[in-house]
Amino acid sequence: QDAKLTEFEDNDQKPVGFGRMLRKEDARLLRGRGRFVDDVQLPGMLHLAILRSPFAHANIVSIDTSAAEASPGVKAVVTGETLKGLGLAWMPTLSNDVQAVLATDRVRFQGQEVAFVVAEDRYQARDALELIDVEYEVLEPVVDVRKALSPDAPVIRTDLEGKTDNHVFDWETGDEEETNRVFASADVIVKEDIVYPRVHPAPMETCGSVADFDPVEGKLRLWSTTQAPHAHRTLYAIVAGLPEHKIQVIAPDIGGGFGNKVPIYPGYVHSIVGSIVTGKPVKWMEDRSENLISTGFARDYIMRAEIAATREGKILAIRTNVLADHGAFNGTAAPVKYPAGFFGVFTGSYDLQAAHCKMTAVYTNKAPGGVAYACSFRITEAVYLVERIVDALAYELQIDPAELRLKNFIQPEQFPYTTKTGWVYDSGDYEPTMRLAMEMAGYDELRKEQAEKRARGELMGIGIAFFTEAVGAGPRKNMDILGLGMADGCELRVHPTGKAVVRLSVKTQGQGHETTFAQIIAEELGIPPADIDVLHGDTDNTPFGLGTYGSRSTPVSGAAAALVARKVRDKAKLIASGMLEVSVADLDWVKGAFQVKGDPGRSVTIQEIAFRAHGAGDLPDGVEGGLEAQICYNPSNLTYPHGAYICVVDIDPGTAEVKVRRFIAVDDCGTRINPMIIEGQVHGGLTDGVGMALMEMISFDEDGNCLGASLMDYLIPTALEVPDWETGYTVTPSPHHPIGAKGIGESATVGSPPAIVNAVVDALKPFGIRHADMPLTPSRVWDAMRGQATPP
Ligand code: PCD
Repeated sequence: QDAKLTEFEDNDQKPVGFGRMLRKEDARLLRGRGRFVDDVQLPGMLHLAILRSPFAHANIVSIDTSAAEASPGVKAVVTGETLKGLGLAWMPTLSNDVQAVLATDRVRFQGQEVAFVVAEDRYQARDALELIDVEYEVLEPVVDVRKALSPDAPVIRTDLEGKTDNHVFDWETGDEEETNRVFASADVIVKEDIVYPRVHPAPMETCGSVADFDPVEGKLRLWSTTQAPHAHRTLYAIVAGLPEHKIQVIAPDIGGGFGNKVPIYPGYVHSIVGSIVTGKPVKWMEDRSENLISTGFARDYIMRAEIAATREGKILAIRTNVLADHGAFNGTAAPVKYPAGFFGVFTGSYDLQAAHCKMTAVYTNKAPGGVAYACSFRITEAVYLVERIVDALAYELQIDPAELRLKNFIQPEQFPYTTKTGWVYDSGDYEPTMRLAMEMAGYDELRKEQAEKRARGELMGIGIAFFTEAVGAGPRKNMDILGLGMADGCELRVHPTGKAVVRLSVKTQGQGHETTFAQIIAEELGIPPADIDVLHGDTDNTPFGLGTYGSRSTPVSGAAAALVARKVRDKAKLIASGMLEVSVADLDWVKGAFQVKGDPGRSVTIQEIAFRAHGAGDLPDGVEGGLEAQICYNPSNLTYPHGAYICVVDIDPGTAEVKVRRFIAVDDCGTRINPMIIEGQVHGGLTDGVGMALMEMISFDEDGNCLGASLMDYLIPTALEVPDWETGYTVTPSPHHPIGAKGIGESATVGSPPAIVNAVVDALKPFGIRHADMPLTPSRVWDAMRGQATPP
């Protein structure tokens, strides 16, 4: 249950280690003292604006920049041709494709970058855009993903040599033959076509950068909205041919990332080029429409799902065929060996005999993306698929959906459990989590209430989702992004007075790392969190690592932080043995001090040891001065958090409006570092889920015009649309993580959409409805109630 404010109001009661504690960063963020990219002001700084294509598909016949160049305040106008001359017209994406930095030959989605202007202020830059005269020859756009592979579809990626169709990749997992065999012998097969629509992470702060190239030092400083500063720096070095040690990427405060700030966007590169060309610092800051139409969207999967079971409800197998819309450039970030991300976990939390998935990814004339919006690489889609099809099975078999799930869970003694698609779930104990959610919800009473309401013609629905995620990418033996292994560095320094600074490779975007990583060090070293500074986001001051997304910070960098603290503790022990004149074997660690075994009166605190480590006098033989350590942590496996969600909705039969009345979320992320932050993460993710399930969708008209280009058209939930969340938890530690923690940051975004959709479909049961596609807007629910197919 959510704790009362008083429990954590008082930071004087803060734990030395894990527990509720107010966020250290809020002191500045809540006072408006945060420093975001747009707050960066440098002397002589210029401003950049981007000209974007109004068409989804067109040849560029000519571009005339002369009037723009003559416009007041304009310092430079750059086109694709200029960049081509510098060898910079194209850049690699984070999934081994290339993307145009500025279009040269043609434009391939509405909103694509065609030219940019650098001027003295933002208004002059924007005004000059109007003066650029581009002649386009409009081409037929490929908007319908189902038609992208038809032989008469125009080929989008004519830039790729020898490309004659719109294929991106084909991918397969599981055992097809075995799955077909199990299906053939099953009593019941249920099939459903399920769409996960294109949605957008829409962080509060849009993307932007300030580039400052110093030609004398040859040094580039880039402030940018990036969730992965080190990976970006390496890529800039490779793309621009700048020496890596002369590039400093600084991600200051970030106003939400949600996967939107993982890719490298052309705008970042524009600001770099702009600064090199003008010799001045150059700022680029996107507006809301630019963010919505041109930066990483998410999902866009069309899935055919089939489930096979016995008449008694034992699930035997799942198979699926997926058509994935990747837009004009494959701009998703995914580990190289996982082109469909971690979609392979579509077998969910159930013990199956067989599973198989076939996927085809295609190019369309839409913005690139496929980013993991609050999703560990396509897990959101996988969880939605399995939790929807399991509900469809419950509907067919007339079994209660909670009972069906309980009957099929992987059992605690089966962990570590290898799924039929080869994922090794580290730990789990599903039934208690499910039972707790049912108890909190008052499940049986809810079903009674529903029966009474149904009898009166009222539409009430109860939806369940149970999920297992795979987060914490990942073991470097099989996970890398563009060849960069997914391990994380961490450095810890304890100063002479016992205050400490820990340097992370991951980057907080609002989830509170400055607090929780201090808590991890505090737990391991007994130094109060207030005495520990957490540094992140500046590549000159932090060790290399792959960044924050896919809820990987706690599983990977959190482990690194715990282990680097243990290294420091080991050294502290040697120093303590010298100070207390006993052997190391005679020392006990009590949080914050070493004590002589059997003589608790003789002890030295970590602060005293720190002073001694830097102080006068000899240290034990072979011990160097100072108290610090560094580490690069390579996880042996992912962590697999799980959760049970129950949603209660009421539907107005007159307007078809869905109201989420209650939502119960029981999460298991193993050891909980800061329960207050965890609850905040869950609240945010559940709100995301309401958005995706009920209102968010980026759609296109037949010309490829983006219809979700503003927050008037692309609806996101506010406090008014969400209930008071009811949260609970169970704790099943990860056996391979040094503190047993699993990720939590995306659990609720992953788990809530199926719970909400299942609730809506359950409410519509009297209409004989087994499935309806998101977003369940009043018009879609109305159509469903009237038996009309929902439009794709
Ligand atoms: N935790 C604790 N405990 C445990 C776990 C965890 O305490 N066990 C906590 C930590 O520390 C942090 C948080 O919680 O603080 C989270 O975590 P994680 O799970 O590890 O995660 P990360 O990595 O850190 O982060 C990331 C995530 C993601 S991924 C996303 S989307 C989102 C989330 O995060 N985003 C965001 N959340 C958030 N929040 C905020 N505020 N903002 C943002 O932006 Mo992706 O892939 O990118 O799509």
